[in-house]
Amino acid sequence: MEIQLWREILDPYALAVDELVVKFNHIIKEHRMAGIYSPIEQVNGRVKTISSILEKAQKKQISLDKMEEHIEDIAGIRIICQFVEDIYKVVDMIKHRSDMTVKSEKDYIVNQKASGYRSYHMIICYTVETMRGPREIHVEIQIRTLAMNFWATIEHSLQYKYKENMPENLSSRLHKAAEAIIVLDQEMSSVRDEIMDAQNSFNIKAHIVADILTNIQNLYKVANKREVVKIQDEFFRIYNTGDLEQLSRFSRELDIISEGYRAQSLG
Ligand code: 0O2
Repeated sequence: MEIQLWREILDPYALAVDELVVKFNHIIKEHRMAGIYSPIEQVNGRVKTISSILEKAQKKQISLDKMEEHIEDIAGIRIICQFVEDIYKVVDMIKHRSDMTVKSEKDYIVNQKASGYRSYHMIICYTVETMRGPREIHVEIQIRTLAMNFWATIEHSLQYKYKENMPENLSSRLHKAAEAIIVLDQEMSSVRDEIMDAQNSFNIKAHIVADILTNIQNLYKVANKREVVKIQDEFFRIYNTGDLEQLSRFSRELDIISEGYRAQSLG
């Protein structure tokens, strides 16, 4: 097939990957802006390379005219979560979205692969708008924890190096590492609440501080400079105590002061 034809075939898949990466990143942003823990930690996507499509087609004996129908991971999205529990939250989130439908799913976390591989896979149907109208395509979404991703990345590169001939001692060490990853994920889940609390209070603090700084900046434009410097010194004093409760009270008081100035300037 000519390169130009490949480009035309792969273009809607590239569009789907771009759009989905933006959409899943937006979920992270929305959670962070609301000061809520995001079940998604990172998102990335890729379009399968031509050589890897050809390799898969050959391995599975798929003719090139049936390629789009039978190779369901031409467009791939990988969602990385911190905890196993988050994976199922993301699965649920995907199932409830109106812009994609789930065609099939495989839970390789409950049903770990013989290699030791763990991840949650979903094939979704997603529509992109093209010059020739809407096109519904398949996208594979792999959802895994940071630890599962670490293992899969290393194992994938070893698989690539050794193909079908992975030395026995290496594959047995990979199996041991996969077991260690399960224990690590379980350990992380057991301290999940504490980690989430710490992350939430970090986000809340960052929001309060950002609000205070915006208010102080605006006060410089309208209020007496000496008064603003006093407010600023008070902010630094409270900030240094590290007391979130005091910081939040100070922020509310500052909101009232700023509101007063706004009302004055309008009247
Ligand atoms: P690449 O290079 O990642 O794109 P399918 O092959 O998709 O038609 P299958 O085998 O039932 O059918 O699909 P499965 O099991 O859902 O696997 C699809 C993808 O999952 C693979 O894509 C890998 O990315 C990943 N995967 C599956 N098994 C393993 C494993 O044992 N180790 C690692 N590291 N990754 C795995 P590709 O096309 O194989 O490769």
